[in-house]
Amino acid sequence: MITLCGFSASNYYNKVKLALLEKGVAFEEELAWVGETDKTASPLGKVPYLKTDAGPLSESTVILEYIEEAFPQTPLLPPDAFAAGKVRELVRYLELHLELVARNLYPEAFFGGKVSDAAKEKVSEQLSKNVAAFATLAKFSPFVAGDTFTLADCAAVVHLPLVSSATKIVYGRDFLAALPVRDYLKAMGERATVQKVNADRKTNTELMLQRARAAKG
Ligand SMILES: N[C@@H](CCC(=O)N[C@@H](CS)C(=O)NCC(=O)O)C(=O)O
Repeated sequence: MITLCGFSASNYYNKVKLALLEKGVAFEEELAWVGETDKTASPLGKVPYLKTDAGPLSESTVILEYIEEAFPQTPLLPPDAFAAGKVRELVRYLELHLELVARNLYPEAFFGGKVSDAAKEKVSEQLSKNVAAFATLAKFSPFVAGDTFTLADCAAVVHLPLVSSATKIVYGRDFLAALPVRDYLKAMGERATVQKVNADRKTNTELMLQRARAAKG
């Protein structure tokens, strides 16, 4: 049995959850908030992590690759090695060059904190460059990597909305506005799997905010 550990407000958790749902892999979920994780399973204390009969596994993209190999049904990587490389390239761009850069804005965009003007300037520069680069790779025809739903869509569905909303809130401008992201997300939102992930995300985000309010007193 596979147990996905973490919480449904997390984009990285949801990337793995979406892949499991799309592949039709049976799994259980175990709620683990940041600060309450099993450090023997995820030594950095990050979510998600997976518990399998063979042992635990951390890092969401590594988990995706493991799931692909362990459960070949409904593949989310193309059989052709180069085409699979192009999908992995998109996943890397989405996570390392878009999400991880935009993440610097989250304290101010979502958690009532402040980000310094210098940091905002730096993120704006990096993100502008990285979005333009991503735009040359992404197909949106209708899926991020082309005509098939792949791991790149699992990443895009969870990360792109955050990049859009964080930049809109902090800079007053959606840095992804030149890309067909809105239409893409609308189309993806018609999938039952994405609807499930989004519904659980909303419920869990509410719970997370309640916890944060309670902790503040
Ligand atoms: N590279 C990690 C990133 C996961 C990540 O940053 N998760 C966040 C929640 S969305 C987290 O656990 N943050 C707590 C921390 O970094 O200590 C992965 O792909 O799994």
